[in-house]
Amino acid sequence: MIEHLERDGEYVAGAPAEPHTETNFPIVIIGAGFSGIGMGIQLKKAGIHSFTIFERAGEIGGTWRDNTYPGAACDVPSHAYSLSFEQNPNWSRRFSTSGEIQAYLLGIVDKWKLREHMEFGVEIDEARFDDHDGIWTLRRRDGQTVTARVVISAVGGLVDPKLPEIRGIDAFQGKRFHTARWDHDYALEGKRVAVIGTGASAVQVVPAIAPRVKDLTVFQRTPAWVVPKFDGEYTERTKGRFARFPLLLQLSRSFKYWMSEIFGPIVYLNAPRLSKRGERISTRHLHAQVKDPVLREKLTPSFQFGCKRMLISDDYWATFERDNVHLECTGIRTIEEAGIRTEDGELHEFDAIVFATGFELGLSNAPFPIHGRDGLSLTDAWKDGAAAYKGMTVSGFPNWFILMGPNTGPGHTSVLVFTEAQIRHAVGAIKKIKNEGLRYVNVRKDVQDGYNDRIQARMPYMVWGNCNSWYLNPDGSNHSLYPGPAFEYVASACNFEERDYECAAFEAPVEDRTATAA
Ligand code: NA7
Repeated sequence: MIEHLERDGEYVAGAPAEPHTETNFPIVIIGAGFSGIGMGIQLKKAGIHSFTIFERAGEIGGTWRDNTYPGAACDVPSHAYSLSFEQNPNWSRRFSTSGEIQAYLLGIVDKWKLREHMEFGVEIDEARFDDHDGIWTLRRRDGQTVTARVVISAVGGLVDPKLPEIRGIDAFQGKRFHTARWDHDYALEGKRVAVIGTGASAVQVVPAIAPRVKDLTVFQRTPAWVVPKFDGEYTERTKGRFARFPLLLQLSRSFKYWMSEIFGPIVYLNAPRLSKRGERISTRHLHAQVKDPVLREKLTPSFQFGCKRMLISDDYWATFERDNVHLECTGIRTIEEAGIRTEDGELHEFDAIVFATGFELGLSNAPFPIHGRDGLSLTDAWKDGAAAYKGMTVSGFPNWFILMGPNTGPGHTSVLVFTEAQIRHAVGAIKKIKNEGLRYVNVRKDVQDGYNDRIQARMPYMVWGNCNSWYLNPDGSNHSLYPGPAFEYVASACNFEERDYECAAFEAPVEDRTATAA
């Protein structure tokens, strides 16, 4: 547990004795999803135990705790979508289900005894940095404050469900829920169900619920490019081999990773000839799954492959061949008591509406008010678009490390590759601050600006600017994805380089007055 550097709600000012000890070096991790858990494990491995993980929900897991809708699964192969330092030979299939990933996370949390570092139901809603003491004060929603020398923001990028702005959305008298807030007590059997959205969640939930419901209508605003998943179960024998020969598991992981890197440019480069290759694979898949040419036409995207997130499914398109499944391409005008009225005036009546409409983008927004040096607010610092050095550190916000920050989302491979590099960087910085008794490390503004200029200069060569998607800000700029291969990001980001940071010492060593208040 962290030691609060407070006395009667006031700071105990002054410099800590050098070197820092466990008790005067509290670290706060905000969020107990994949990144927060990975960070906790790596701190423990580094021999640093003075950290607390605050989680606003009642359980760990983030995405994999929240997304329990039927069919929920990862669209990156599990051997690659797992922590490199906690590989699992027992994945039951190539692309594991949400429940299996959550079980994996619960297992590693127990193995590393992370629960004793966690507090649940704690939402941080403001943070303020004290320049003199090198201390962050975090306000919890319940009014209490906590202090920390270092903060790791591991709040996730796609967390809060986004409901569409459709007139009358609250008027609907039937059941309605978002895919990330699935109501498992609601029986779908025999019901007329609408799904709004055709993104990554929809391609999983639609095939999963179609056989259960009486009637399913999918409201499509934009058709998506879908490629085959080639999913399948691992036999007991194969799993046994992965368990006995860890090198085999590592090879499988490396193979999947390097395949995604090799084919990645098809997904992210603005290179029409490459995009055509992706489009051909997807079109062949569509022809194999859907016989009706009119339906095929409606399901065929008109945007360049990769511009929106490429979807992976073995059964999404085939689901539209079912008699009880309908594709509705007319725009939605309103939602009414009985159902959805489309722009052509027709009322479609439903018992339930499922919103597969995605998430508020958290990669490039301050999750709550954060005030750095001289009261500078992160929202103000990011008013022209979020920018951080390698997506992790922002000048003026010392000792604050973001996992999955601006321009660190990959369109083509496992996000955990990026997260692990960020964790290594943050652990390197923490060791430096702690071992050398520094007040803070603050990324140099010129270094941050130079990095982001280079990132943004690459964007015209990327495909994402050619259509609308959640990747883009309203002004069309991209502050969410990394424009390049993952190995390049990892090589540049995984080490904490002192020369990129202003490393501030305490003004004058004084006696240690930061020990826990009596
Ligand atoms: P996405 O990928 O953001 O998809 C949201 C879908 O909802 C998309 O098809 C949208 O259509 C559709 N949408 C949103 N608002 C409306 C309205 N008003 N009317 C009709 N359709 C609408 O969210 P997911 O949950 O599927 O996946 C999120 C990410 O999680 C995914 O990329 C993975 O990285 C994991 P649009 O395409 O904008 O026309």
